Amino acid sequence: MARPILLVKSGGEAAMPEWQGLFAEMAPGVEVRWWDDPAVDPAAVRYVLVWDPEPGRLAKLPNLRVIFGSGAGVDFIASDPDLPRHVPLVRMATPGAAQRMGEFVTWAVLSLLKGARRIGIAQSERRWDYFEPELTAPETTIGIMGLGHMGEAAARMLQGIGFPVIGWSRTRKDLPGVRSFVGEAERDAFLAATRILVCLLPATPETRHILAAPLLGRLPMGAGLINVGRGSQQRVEDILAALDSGRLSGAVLDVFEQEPLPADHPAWAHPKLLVTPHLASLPPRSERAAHVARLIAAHERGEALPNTYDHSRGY
Ligand code: NDP
Ligand code: OXD
Repeated sequence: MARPILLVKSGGEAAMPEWQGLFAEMAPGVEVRWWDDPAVDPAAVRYVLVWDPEPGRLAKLPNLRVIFGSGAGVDFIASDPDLPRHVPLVRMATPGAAQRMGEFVTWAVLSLLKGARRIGIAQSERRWDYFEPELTAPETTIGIMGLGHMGEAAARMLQGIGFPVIGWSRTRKDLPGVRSFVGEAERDAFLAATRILVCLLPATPETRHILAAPLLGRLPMGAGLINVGRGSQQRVEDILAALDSGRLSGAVLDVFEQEPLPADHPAWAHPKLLVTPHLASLPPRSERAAHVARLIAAHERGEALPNTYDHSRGY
């Protein structure tokens, strides 16, 4: 009997030998084929692993059982107007992804605290620019917007090195030592208590352009900003203006509305801004394949799948 097909569009065609090798070992019951392989019968496709399918493509797979997002955020899949909504859409919420995100956020927070951008500029100019960072971790409250899988991991790591952490989410959280703020009503109080703001929200209509002048104006003067959510959540021109005015003392942006960020974008050269190329947390293919293989086996046994996209919440 023919094996069910897992169609892969993650990392491009060049990544296929690696995916095929990994799944041959971890899920020998499925046949792994490239997304644009013309020899694939759409009716034989049971699973897909994808980040950004062309709109309408998933609807053409009549026997699709599970859509595996190749990232934790599945907004580029969920935005397909023809998405087959009855098919579970699973987010790549592995422990390793949360660990990597926690590490990245900790690096970004410490970079702002210690003036990493200033140090980097001085080094590139061979200039001995001695200065003393003003604050230490216990004096710097980190406000995390989005206390989900990633936000919680970041909170735990930051607490481990002495940062007070508060969080903002849609529903109340009970995380040890983390004061929980909820919804619009508590947002201003959350912002006023935050010294470095970390955005780990999903891309939804509510979070679009949330990181713009009105919100930045609610932060204490000289606050720091880190966006590791999505580029659609920020207005870069407002962030640059806030850096120029001193409203923000520094920022780290990992995500942008247009990626790659165009070479002539003013963000690249701003002396208070660290730009990183959307690399905060992407587990290696071996980890993602192991996760998908485990979930395919669970699905075939009739078990419920974890971390599925909720169409009513939009994340
Ligand atoms: P989760 O779904 O686990 O968590 C999302 C959090 O955001 C939840 O706490 C949720 O609240 C909160 N939230 C959602 N909408 C609102 C809102 N309108 N107001 C307040 N809080 C809200 O997602 P993950 O933690 O796994 O990932 C978060 C995002 O991080 C992803 O969607 C992706 O965009 C981004 N990401 C970026 C990466 C990178 O490399 N830069 C890598 C991985 C992820 P509640 O808990 O109450 O539901
Ligand atoms: C993700 C990402 O959502 O890498 O996993 O942005």
